[in-house]
Amino acid sequence: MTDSTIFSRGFAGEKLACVFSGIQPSGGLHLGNYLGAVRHWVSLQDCSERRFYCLVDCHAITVSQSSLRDQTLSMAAALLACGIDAESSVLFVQSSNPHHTELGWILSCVARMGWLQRMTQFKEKAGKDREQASVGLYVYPVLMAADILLYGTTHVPVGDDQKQHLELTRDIAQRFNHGCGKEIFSVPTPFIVASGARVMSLRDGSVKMSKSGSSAMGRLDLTDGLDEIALKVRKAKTDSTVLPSEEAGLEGRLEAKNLVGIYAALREVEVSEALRDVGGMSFSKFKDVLVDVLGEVMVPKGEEMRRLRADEGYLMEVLKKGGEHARALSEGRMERVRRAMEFLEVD
Ligand code: AQP
Repeated sequence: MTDSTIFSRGFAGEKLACVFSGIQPSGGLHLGNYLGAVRHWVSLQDCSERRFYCLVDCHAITVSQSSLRDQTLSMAAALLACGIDAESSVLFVQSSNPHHTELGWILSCVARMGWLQRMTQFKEKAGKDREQASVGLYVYPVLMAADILLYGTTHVPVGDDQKQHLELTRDIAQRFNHGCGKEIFSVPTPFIVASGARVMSLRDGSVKMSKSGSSAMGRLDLTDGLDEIALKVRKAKTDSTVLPSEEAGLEGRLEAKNLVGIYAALREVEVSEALRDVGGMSFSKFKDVLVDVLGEVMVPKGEEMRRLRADEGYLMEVLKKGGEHARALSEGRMERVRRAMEFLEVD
């Protein structure tokens, strides 16, 4: 990846023009989503002109969902509780703006099979039984490209698991622009977070913490109270050596590296700095320290999320306004795309 910007603590440069990012309401918000994405979305509110934060329900249905409506409302409550300001950022549900799926189809005729075949996330998510995976799961990155390109996005903050999809978005935008000889789409810059970019399961340091994949004990959910956090952290897999004082000492120790990475990301310091505090500690001591930091950062957000989730009328109002706003802002670009495709205008 050549053009990505590494986004760490805050952003000191000029204001970014337009930021887009999405999260699937495929379960509850977990620590990986928070550290790898949402906390950066919150900081970007101070250093960007326009922001679109999208609950990507059309992506979530690429695998079966048991209670999508409830999950979507809960995810909206979680984002608001983490500090997304629906007055200054556009917070909306993907399916409420039909331009996403309309553009997704058009772009699926621009993307090449060979490009999609390289996507590693499909391979990971489809697993061994690829024949049974939905077609939607396969073309998911094209819909993601549509999400991003609809709004003239210049920057896309994501965890490093999404880098490849952003490269694909850039390829699609360039091919479309070149094909019609016009700059219809801005070519976005991936904005890869420097810390918390990949939080791993507490039970297995080689597997990403995820809403649907990792076991409940491997995942810290925003809804977890202090007791649940303490239980999960104390049961987290570790090794038998004390923590090192230098980063090199974490090499090959996946679980230790993950826990120290979580601690550093929560404290908003580099891993080397974190190790100056916790190097030499036994895991049982370090886990107590980690539980305290998790409690400070996550528990108040979980309480606020529960309060907001109980007010469905308010959440619906926020999402309705966001959806209308998003649709109005994407209409102009969608019209230019239809014209570029030479679709007959029948009304
Ligand atoms: N473990 C993680 N560490 C760091 N960042 C993460 N993200 C997800 N998991 C981690 C980032 O969160 C944002 C939203 O993710 P998503 O919901 O769109 O999709 P995902 O990456 O597939 O998330 P999950 O939690 O693993 O969901 P399921 O289990 O439903 O597939 C993204 O920016 C992602 O990088």
